[in-house]
Amino acid sequence: MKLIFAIVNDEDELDVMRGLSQEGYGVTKLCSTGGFLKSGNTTLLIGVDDEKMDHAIEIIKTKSKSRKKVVNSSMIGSSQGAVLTGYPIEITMGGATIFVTDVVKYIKE
Ligand code: 2BA
Repeated sequence: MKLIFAIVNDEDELDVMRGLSQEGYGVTKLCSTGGFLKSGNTTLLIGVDDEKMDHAIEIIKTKSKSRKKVVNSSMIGSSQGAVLTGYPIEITMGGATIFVTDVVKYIKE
């Protein structure tokens, strides 16, 4: 069994969840915040049998769009220090950022 972590844009969340649910996948939604932009996004947890993993990922990819966004560089900071040049920079976000891990044990009572 695998656990898929899919970080998706808030605007894609409903489509992705609906697509997965319609195909019978269980989904848990977590509200999350990206470390770079410090703005909200959505993390979905999907537990799947190994042979279903690629199918589930395909649904997530199909329903997640790539977007361009212009942000002011002075808004971007990190623990290493903020970038304070104040120039607009264009970034391309998404589609989904996906991680897959092995599940050692799955218990549902
Ligand atoms: P954020 O960290 O807020 O990043 C939002 C977008 O900003 C990224 O979109 C990317 O286009 C840009 N970006 C991020 N770090 C950058 C950097 N050091 N320099 C220039 N541009 C940068 P995505 O790549 O589609 O990522 C969307 C969200 O997925 C991220 O939001 C974060 O929440 C998550 N994510 C992405 N890669 C991750 C990773 N390796 N581990 C954990 N979470 C990740």
